[in-house]
Amino acid sequence: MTEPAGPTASSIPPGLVPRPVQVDLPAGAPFVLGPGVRVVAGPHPAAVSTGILLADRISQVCGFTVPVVQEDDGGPAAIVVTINDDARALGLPAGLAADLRSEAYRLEVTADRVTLAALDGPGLVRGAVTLQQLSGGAEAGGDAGTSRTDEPITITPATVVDHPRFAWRGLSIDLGRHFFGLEDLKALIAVTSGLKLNVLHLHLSDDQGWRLQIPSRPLLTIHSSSTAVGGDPGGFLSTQDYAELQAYAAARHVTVVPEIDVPGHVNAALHAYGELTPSGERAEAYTGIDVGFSRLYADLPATEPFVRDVFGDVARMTAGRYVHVGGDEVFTMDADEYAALVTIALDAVRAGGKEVVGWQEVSSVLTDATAPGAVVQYWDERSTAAADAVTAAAKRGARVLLSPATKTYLDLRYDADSPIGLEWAGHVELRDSYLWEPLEVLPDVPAGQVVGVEAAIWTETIRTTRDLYWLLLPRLAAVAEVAWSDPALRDWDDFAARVRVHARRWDDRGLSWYRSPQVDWLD
Ligand code: TNX
Repeated sequence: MTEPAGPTASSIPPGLVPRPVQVDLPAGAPFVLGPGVRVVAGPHPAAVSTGILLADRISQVCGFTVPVVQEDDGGPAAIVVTINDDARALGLPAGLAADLRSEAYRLEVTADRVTLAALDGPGLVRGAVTLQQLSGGAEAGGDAGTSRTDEPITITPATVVDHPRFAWRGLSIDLGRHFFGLEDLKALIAVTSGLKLNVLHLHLSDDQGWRLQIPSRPLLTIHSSSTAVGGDPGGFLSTQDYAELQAYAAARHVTVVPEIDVPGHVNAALHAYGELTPSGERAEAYTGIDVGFSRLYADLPATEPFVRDVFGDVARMTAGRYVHVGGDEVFTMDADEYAALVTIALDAVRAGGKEVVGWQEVSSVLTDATAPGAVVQYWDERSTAAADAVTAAAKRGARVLLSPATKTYLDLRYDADSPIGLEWAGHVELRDSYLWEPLEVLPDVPAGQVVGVEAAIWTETIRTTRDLYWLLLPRLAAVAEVAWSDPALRDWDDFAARVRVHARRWDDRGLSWYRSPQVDWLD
């Protein structure tokens, strides 16, 4: 990519996270979000839907109703949301890959009007996030999004031209160990999409609980949804909840990637269906936090129909392109049986018309025929064999999603004093989540095969949303910037200066977050 004549670090408005590709800050009066403001959106349906989203948000923040209209009368106080199919007119670099172009946008704020333009719906939604982050003005504490005084909220005059570095920018959340329901997950999408993340990966089954209703296998949620780690309450997403969550995500151009973990991490399935165990007896429920002990059995007649039914239903219920088959940490099975079971899952997902995602362990199963179109998710940096297997799968055509634990496992403790969190891969402070280069993680994977970056939060020690956000924030902001921003423009001091202001937004939403000693936070 040719470097834009970018601004200096200090000229980026406080609160903008992730850092855009190009920001110009002309002198002049700000745009005022006062009465008379209206959103002009259309005629493209994507412009109308983003216009409505934006008007709702401004209405909430400002306390008056912002109308959405189709006609632009050219008058002041208009926020114009529009699809423009001329990439050059938007100032986008030539040769940007299609999946990155669709999320690109141009935003111009003057005293008179705001113009948000993109080639496609995703770009408009990303640009709307930038607009929100520019509102409030530096004195008001940047992007707080909520008025701290009775003064009207203003938006800094700016021209932003922006696009992501990676097409897949995700968060994976473990609903198996502890369950978080529909409303919590919608609130989570509001937070993650506010950092321009575009994937929410749901780990929906594990030893401790089954969290998605499967129409063909009703006993999964009947018997195995009520448990969680430590005897805490469980729960599950009904098929309606799942549909509603995906609709909420789709309005923000976020893809939900469901994961059903096989052939290990399956105690909840064995607890629901005795035919999946060698004795024919249902397994005991499990509420501990050990991993690697449970498994499917390739030679039982019930196993293959079970795997096909479950993945068939999940594929049918899922709007997005991907279904995740898990595949991690199976410690009690030989390689042939593992390959046989993973291959059934792969096949069932593809038969359902979806692309397969799997944890790094599935790399060994992917052949020249099955690797193309698959995504392997790298997580455990402890083994060079795993790195080699992922690299080999990439060379056979698989794409690679990077979730290196020492940077992106946000369930790991910040330091030895963290009251919650795991430690198996060490401690992960904010700087660790920020100062890394994705293309150096697996240097022999061809750069074009790296699809993106995904943070993960495993919930063994996480019982409440307070726990959840305390571990996610601020590290999720760091990972989001690694995934979105041009590496040549990334700088720790610059990030620290922006995230300290951005944190006001978390306070305004009542979210807990960790005051890392590495940042000089505002009071
Ligand atoms: C490893 S990451 C796991 C999970 C644990 C996590 C804890 C992965 C694919 N498997 O089962 O919850 O570590 O950090």
